[in-house]
Amino acid sequence: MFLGLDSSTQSLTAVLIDAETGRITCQLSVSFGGDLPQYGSPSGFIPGGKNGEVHANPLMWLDALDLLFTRLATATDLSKVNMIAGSGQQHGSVYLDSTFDSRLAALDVSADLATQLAPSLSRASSPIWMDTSTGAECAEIAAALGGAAEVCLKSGSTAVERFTGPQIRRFYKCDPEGYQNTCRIHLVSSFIASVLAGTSVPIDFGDGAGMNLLSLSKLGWDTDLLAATAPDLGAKLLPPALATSIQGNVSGYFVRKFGFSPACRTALFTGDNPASLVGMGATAPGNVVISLGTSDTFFAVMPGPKTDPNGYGHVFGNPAGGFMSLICFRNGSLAREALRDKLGLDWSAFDRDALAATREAAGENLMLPFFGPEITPRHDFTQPVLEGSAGFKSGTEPALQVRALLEGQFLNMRLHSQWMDVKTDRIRLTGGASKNDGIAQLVADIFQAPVERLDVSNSAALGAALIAAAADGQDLSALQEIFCKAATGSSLQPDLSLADKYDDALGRFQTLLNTNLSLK
Ligand code: XUL
Repeated sequence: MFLGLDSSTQSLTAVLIDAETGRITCQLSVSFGGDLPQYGSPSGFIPGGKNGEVHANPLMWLDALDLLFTRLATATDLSKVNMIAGSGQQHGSVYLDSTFDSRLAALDVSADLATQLAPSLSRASSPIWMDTSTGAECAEIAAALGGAAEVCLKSGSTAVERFTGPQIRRFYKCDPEGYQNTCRIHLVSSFIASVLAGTSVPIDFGDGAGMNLLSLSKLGWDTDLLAATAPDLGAKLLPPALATSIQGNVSGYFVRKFGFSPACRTALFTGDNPASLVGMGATAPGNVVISLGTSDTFFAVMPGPKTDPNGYGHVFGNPAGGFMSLICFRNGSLAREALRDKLGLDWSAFDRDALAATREAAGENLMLPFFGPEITPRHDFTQPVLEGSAGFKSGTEPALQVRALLEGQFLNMRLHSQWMDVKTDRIRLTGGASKNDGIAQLVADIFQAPVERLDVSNSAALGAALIAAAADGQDLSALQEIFCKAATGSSLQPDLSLADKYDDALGRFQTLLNTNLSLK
C-alpha cells in the first residue's frame, strides 16, 4: 500500500492505494476552515493581510496532520503502508530555528505536533502562494542578476511575487533578526515531509523550481540567485533532490501513535501541481491538464526547455523526470465563489441552469474575471470588467454573468498558454469544479479539444501515492494506466460549430484586457 498526502491551500487530503489490486482503498480530508476553526482561516489563510500579504499559520498544517492520521487510523490499517510521499501548495515557506531537527527527533506521542514544534518556528506565520507583497524584492533580484530575462533563463521563471526567493528576501529585509535566527527554510511540502521523516529532508526539483533559486541546468541552488536573495541563504537550504528519493523510515511518532509499521519509508514531497501531473497520468506528451482549484492552473510536460516571453508562465521539475510548464491563475474558485455569493446562486446554477439557459449567448458578452489581484496577467484588479448587453452589465440577467465569468476564465487561460506550443491531444480536467458537466463542456468548446475527467477528485494526493510507489521501485507508467483512466462517460467532445465564435471572442477578450492593463 502507498500513501499520498496533499497539503493544499484549504485542506489536507490522503489517498491510499493498493498497487496489487489497482484500487484506491481510502480517501480522507481535513478542511482547515471547517475542522480547525480555532485558526480563524476559513479559506486556509489568515484573512486581512496588509500590502498584499497572505500568510497561513504553519501550526494549522501540523494540527491537520495529527487529525488526518487520527481519522486514517480509524478508517484503515496503516501498518500495511510501505511508503509515504506527498505534495503541498507551492511556494509557501516555513522558517525554523536550530532546534527544529532535535525537536523532530524527540517527538513524544503524549503531546501533539503543533505544541511540540511551535517553539522551533523562527517566523510565526508562513507566506503562501497568494501573497503579492514582494514587488520591490522581485525588482531587486532581477536588477542584481542583470534583468528579468536572466532570472527566467536560470530559474525557469522571472522573479515572481509569490515565489519563495522574493518572499525570503522580504523576510530578511523586514525582520533581519528573525532571518538570522532561521537555520532551516522549508517549503510547505518539505516541511511536512520532514515532520513525517523525523528529520529535515530536501526540497524536490518540482517544488524547488518555484523558488527563483534553482538552476534548471544544474539542478542545484544557483549561487548568483542565492546571493541576490539574502545572505547565507545556501546554508539554510538542503541540496534539492528528485521527488522519488527515499528519505528513510517514518518517524517513531507516527509508528507509535497511528500504527504505521516501523519499516514504512518516506519519499520526498513535491508541489501540488507536479504531483497532479503524475496523478492525472499526464507525464507523457499530448496531455494538457487544467486544474480548477483555489487557483486554476494549466500545465503540461515540456517538449523542450522553453520560457514564457511575457514572464507569466513557469518551468518546474516533472517528478517523473524532465520538466513541465505551468501557468497559475489566482482568480480560480475564489472568483467563482465570489460571483456565486454576489448573485446569491447555488453551485448547480453554474452548471445546469446558467450555462444551459445561455447557450445561444456563447462568446457574446465579455468579462475580465478578476475579483482581486491577478498573477496571469499580473495586475491589481479590484473587480471584474464587463462588456456586452445591458441585461448582462446590469446583472438583471445573472445567468449571462455566470457564463461570461467562466468563458472569461478559459479565454484568459487559452490566451496565456499559447507560448507553450504544446501538442493537445486531450485536456484532462481536475479539481472541484471539474465535476461540473457544463464547465467541462465549456473547456472543450473554448479550447476545441476533447476533455476527459478521472474518477479521482484529488489528483495531487493520488499523484503523491503514485510517486511513493515509484520510489519503492514500481513501474510508474504501468500504475498510471490503471489508476489514471478517464471515468466512463466523462469524456466530452468539442462543439466544432463554436470554433469561430470563440476565436472571435478570444480576439475581443485580448483587446479588452490590453485596454485595461494599460489603464492606471
Ligand atoms: C502554482 C501556484 C498554485 C499553488 C496552490 O504556481 O501558485 O497553484 O501551488 O495550489
